[in-house]
Amino acid sequence: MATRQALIFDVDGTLAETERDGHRPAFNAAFRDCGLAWHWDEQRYGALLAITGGKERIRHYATHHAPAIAARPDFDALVGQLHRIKTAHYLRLVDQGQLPLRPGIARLIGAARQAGLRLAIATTTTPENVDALLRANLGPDAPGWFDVIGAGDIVPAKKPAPDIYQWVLDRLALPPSACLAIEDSEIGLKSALAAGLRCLVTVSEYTRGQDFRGAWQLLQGLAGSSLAELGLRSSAGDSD
Ligand code: XBP
Ligand code: MG
Repeated sequence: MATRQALIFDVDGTLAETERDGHRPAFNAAFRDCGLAWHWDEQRYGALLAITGGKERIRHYATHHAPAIAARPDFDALVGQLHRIKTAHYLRLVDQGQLPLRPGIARLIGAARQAGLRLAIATTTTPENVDALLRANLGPDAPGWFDVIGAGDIVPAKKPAPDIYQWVLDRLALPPSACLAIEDSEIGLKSALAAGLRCLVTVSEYTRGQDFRGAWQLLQGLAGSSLAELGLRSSAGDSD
């Protein structure tokens, strides 16, 4: 709709396929660095994505699969250390250019900027990860294109809670009806819907087959989608 003024993007799975070859190997490298014989293969990691947030994911895994470690008095410190090391590994992969944007994302962001739409981010991942991903793929100025970047622990309750979207909406000073959320997962969709947002889902490699009831549009990707096709402008002219 012509009245929609802002796009709010999820990051992992939406902007880029970061999970299987980005976050997952970074977690595994951190486990190795800390002398833990843990390894998250692709299938296990897919199941663990039900737990949003890296620290929360480590904590959940340890509680269920390594209870002796979870019971250690220094467990909280260990989770923090593992996550700091994991983030360093992840940032290295991003800086090496190993995590490109999904097809159509750079063009959509460019078209939205040209059309005067405001941009924002609502994600569960660590803020440094977002900054690095945008810089590595879109250039050093790219984080500044986003009026609001809501990420990580800025809200205590992560997706599927609506809190991160509400935090972003507050800072945009816009009602949900003026924005479109773009998500790749059922958890993200739930979060956006609970915040009262219209949500477009662009399915990613780990989210195929999830329940996307309530999505405003369900797409396999954004390659070739114009702002007009996304209901954001009344005339075409921005597609590839
Ligand atoms: C994806 C996530 C994150 C990342 C890990 O969130 O669930 O937890 O897998 O990131 P979204 P951290 O799709 O909302 O971007 O380790 O930095 O928490
Ligand atoms: Mg996602």
